[in-house]
Amino acid sequence: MKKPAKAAKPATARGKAAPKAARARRNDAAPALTDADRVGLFQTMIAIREFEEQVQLSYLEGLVHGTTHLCNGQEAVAAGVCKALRDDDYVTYTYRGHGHCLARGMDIEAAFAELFGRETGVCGGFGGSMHLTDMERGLIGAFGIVGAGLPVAVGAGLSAQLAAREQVSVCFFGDGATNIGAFHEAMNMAQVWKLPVVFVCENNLYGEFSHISHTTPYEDLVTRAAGYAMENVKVDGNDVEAVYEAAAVAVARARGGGGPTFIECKTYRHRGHSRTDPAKYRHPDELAAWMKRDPIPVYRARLVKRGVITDRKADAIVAKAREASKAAAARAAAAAWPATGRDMAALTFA
Ligand SMILES: Cc1ncc(C[n+]2csc(CCOP(=O)(O)OP(=O)(O)O)c2C)c(N)n1
Ligand SMILES: [Mg+2]
Repeated sequence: MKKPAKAAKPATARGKAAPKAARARRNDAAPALTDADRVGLFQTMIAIREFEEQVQLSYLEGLVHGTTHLCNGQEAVAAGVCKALRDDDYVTYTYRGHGHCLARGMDIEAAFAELFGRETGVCGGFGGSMHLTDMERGLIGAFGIVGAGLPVAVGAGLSAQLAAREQVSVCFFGDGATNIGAFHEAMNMAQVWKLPVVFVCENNLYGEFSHISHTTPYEDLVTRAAGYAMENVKVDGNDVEAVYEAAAVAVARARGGGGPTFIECKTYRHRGHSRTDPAKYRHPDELAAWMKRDPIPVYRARLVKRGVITDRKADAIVAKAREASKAAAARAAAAAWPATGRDMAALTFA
């Protein structure tokens, strides 16, 4: 009898298996957080929250041009995932991307200036809220088209794999994006080629004004990943340490050649979809229940209880971040408008 043919190994673009040491590393647990790390996570979430609050105030002052999609309530996802990354990793995100940019260390004055359309903005004032980018921080793209960031993240992962740079490509997107064709193509290709991509789905239960139950046949979106035989994990997206731990494991797996992971972060946006949405379609009880789970006061209470920070120190962190946002917005508002007649091709990447 003829020997049955061996099952084909999953192809990789490099055609090489990951080095042994790298393979071993991929199963490591997340590196433990120190108390300083914990305070840092709290600070990051506060910086994002205060930035978003100032964006809203600046909008009311007529300074913000174009719409905004704030991420209040979802700060733990950006802070927890970005804590697990290396400086040279790639990140793609969406129109709801201020938090991801700040968690990667984007300068807040340059971010405000971008929202205000000033020449000191991260994109010279030509991008606005939905297109904050910063190549030096691996912030390679904010996408207004739902799901459009996923194939780009896969491409970035492929480039890292081909060049054997051990970089990881992280892609943030919403629950609604999992119903887009590009999501499925990206997931499939990343898994087949074992690309170093971490798919982070921020399941905030809504796509614009529609509850997920009206658009999606599952409550748990990890089901989507299982369809592609992809490693996946569901976490409380309002628990910054749980998010960090899941991300650290996924990032180590990706960096070590173990392929992609899908992380579903269950979370909730406090405000409407964009600035024109009063979010009347949500039941007040639903909102109240999620406000009780606001990631910031929950984490603050935990840190105080554990003796990591005092209430006084936490108040000081909030006050400092609020002042920093206010001052940065004021400086940004005083900056010049972009010069006319600039070469737009030089500002266009695709
Ligand atoms: C391809 C495409 N279809 C529709 C839209 C309009 N749109 C903008 S945001 C959005 C909701 C997306 O929801 P989700 O992916 O859950 O992200 P969230 O806004 O909740 O962060 C829709 C339908 C779009 N921008 N792109
Ligand atoms: Mg959503």
